Amino acid sequence: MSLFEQYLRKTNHASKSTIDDPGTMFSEIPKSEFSFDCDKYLDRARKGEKLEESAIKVICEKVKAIFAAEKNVCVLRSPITLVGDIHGQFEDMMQMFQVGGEIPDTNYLFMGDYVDRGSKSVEVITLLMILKLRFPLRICLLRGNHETR
Ligand SMILES: [Mn+2]
Repeated sequence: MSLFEQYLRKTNHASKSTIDDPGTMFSEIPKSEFSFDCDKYLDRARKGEKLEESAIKVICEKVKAIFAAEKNVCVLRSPITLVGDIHGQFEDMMQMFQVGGEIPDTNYLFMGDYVDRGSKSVEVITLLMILKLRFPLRICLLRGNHETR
């Protein structure tokens, strides 16, 4: 059974109350991995703060495990909001969440191109990675041609 199948089984997929706890989702990831305070970083990232490099490294490692466990073809459920080409425009993305609904209340499919052009690429991708970590079934992040390296 794949990690993602384990995750879906544990979380019962449809149950809104349990799917958002990253601490219980991947049994093969050591529990200590989840000791950091995800919500604290989420609050800071939502304010557009630049997080410490060490924190971003930890977040990258954790979210990498989620991406690795997902299938190459994502099966998504409607209703879902599609977003493309944020391109470092952090304020526009936050306004988009205000209009379209916050995660986890609204499901999102991001179609890539998070970085470049705008001035807040790091802030954009940091927030999206933390949201993926915190609410892995509410947000799908595809890779755009600006995320190829
Ligand atoms: Mn683009």
